[in-house]
Amino acid sequence: MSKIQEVKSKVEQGRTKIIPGLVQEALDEGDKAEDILQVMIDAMSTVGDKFSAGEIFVPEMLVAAKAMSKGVDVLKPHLVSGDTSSLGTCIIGTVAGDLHDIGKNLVAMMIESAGFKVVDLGVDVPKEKFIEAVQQNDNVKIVACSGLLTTTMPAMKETVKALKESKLQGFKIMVGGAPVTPEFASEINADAYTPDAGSAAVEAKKLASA
Ligand code: B12
Repeated sequence: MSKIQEVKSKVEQGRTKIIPGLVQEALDEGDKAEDILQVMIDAMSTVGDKFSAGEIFVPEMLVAAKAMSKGVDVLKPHLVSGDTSSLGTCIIGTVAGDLHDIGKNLVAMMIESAGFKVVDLGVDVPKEKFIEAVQQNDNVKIVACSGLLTTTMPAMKETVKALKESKLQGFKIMVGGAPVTPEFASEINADAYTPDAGSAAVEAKKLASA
């Protein structure tokens, strides 16, 4: 098995301790950081399918998530550009009721790398906290909301509504996460949706300079 395939399989198995070493070995062998990240994302998708099929349960999903996060820590310096320009502040968080943060963390990392200051509110973030963060930080250009559960999509809608009704200005709202579609994004009045972290950073730059 190639090193990169080994990374995929060990993330699926949630082998947290050996993942950092394996990812480093894959990098040393010349695998691209973007490709290693992609196999880890694929691994999480397999884990989700196994969960849906009742083959694994929440604890297995959790250890797989931890393993992926450890791998991303090793990849981070290879994925970020080190752009030090300041395009403004991006507030990011996973919406209320939702504890998924891997995708949100990747989006935060890529947006930071594109030249924004990122204020990460974490997971299970109530709409009031997003508003407070816009009020308390300077030059907020982007508010990014992540959601991975169909059951928390209403919380995303409520968050966008509250931000739009807050009379605060100068920022655009981006939404994303596996169940979110462009149609849902426009239905809830978000300013932008993108399917992944790389395109989120490109879109954030576009929105901030519009
Ligand atoms: C890992 C995981 C967990 C972990 C999360 C740990 C963590 N620290 O995040 C744990 C074990 C805690 C968990 C719990 C649960 N989970 Co879960 N989980 C997953 C799993 C396997 C992987 C998610 C993931 O990290 N993917 C990898 C990342 C990189 O992808 P991503 O998050 O989609 O992010 C990318 C894009 O969506 C986008 N993006 C993300 N956010 C944003 C934001 C913006 C602004 C933009 C522009 C883009 C963007 O960019 C990202 C990078 O490219 C998914 C399966 C799946 N296919 O998604 C299920 C899944 C999301 N979980 C599911 C469920 C049901 C649950 C539980 C309800 C299970 C339970 N019975 O308790 C709980 C809910 C807990 C809660 N309240 O949140 C279901 C959701 C079903 C649904 N339709 O709602 C899924 C789909 C599994 C399944 N197939 O059934 N889960």
